Amino acid sequence: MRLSKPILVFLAAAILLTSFGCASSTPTSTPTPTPTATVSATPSPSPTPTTPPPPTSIRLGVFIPGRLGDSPPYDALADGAQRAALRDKRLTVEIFEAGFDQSKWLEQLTSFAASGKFDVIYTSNEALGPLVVKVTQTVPNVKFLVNDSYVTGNKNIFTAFLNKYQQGYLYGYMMALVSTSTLPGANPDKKIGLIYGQHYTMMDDLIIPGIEAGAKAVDPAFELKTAMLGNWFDAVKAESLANSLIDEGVDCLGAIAGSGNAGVVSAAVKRNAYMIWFDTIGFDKAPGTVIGSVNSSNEDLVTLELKNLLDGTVTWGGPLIVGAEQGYISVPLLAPGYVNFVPADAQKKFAEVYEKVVSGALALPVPQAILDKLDNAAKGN
Ligand code: RBF
Repeated sequence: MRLSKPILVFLAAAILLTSFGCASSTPTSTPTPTPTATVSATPSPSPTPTTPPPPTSIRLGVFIPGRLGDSPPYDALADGAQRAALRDKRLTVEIFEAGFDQSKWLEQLTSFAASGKFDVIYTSNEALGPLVVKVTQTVPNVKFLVNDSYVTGNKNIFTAFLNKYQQGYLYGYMMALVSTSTLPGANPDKKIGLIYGQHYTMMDDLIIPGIEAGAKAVDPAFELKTAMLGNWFDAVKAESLANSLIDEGVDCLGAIAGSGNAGVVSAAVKRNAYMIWFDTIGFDKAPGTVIGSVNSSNEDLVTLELKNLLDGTVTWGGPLIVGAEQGYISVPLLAPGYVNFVPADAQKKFAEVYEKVVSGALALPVPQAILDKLDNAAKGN
């Protein structure tokens, strides 16, 4: 059948309109779709709201509450910001490492913000939510991006929160599969272990309960033995804590202790125990000992947030929560450090649960009560 010329012109116009419609959709900082502008046939009498133009320059200060080097969320911040500045000349970046004395952070952050050198300050960890709220009261002309934190309704603050319950669940599930496997050194005890830096809501109410739930999904008899390091740097103490857990029958360990993690690796290597890495790919730390990894895509989060910042589309005051469903919690199932060491049946069982978490068939949301707790703590309620 031949189509007449007017029909062809109409079809071509329709295709063009559809493709322009797709190309013009702007990225948003939330994974949920935002309403798109509708085009009406008759001109609207009221003026169409215009989005403000993107910024012409942004002076970004990166505030690291600790030290760079072995802390995945911080390393991703500094690295991601520096890379963004290479791609976009409107962005300049200055990084400040505040160190481990948490009692000094408020004062350090206040002077960093009040220096007049920055339009936006980028930082990370749950304790920074409350500090940033305080600083916005004395320094109102600076905006803050805070990862691993949750604060609502403040027009100078944007927080992003990775689903650490989900990440903990996958972590515990993988540790328990390794512990029940036929690997040499895996014992019959249903015990896995975790060395962590300090108590905080994300650890106590999300990561640890997540690990327990994941391990119990493998076998309800599983027990998680934990030991708190009390800081984020003491590898010698971390090694001795890991040794105590191994003495108690733990054969697979996790570590969320910054530079302290090196001590856990050391104990695991010497005692023929196994480790699963948290947040980054950690096989190179000790191949054959670190045999799995459950990651947070902090770099992707930083890239997204800085893109939104440069596009002028950050939804200030509205927190973002992302997880495995959006690709921000992930597991390298094909990595040689995993495939070559973890028995095939354990890999298969893990892949099944992982697929369910990614597809949303196994929903493991962050409970709203925990988010409210963080929000209230930030606001001093
Ligand atoms: N994680 C690190 O890897 N290194 C650190 O130095 C570090 N310091 C923290 C300090 C405080 C007060 C809090 C609340 C968390 C800290 N974290 C640190 C944990 C970090 O925010 C995150 O929860 C873990 O890295 C797991 O993703």
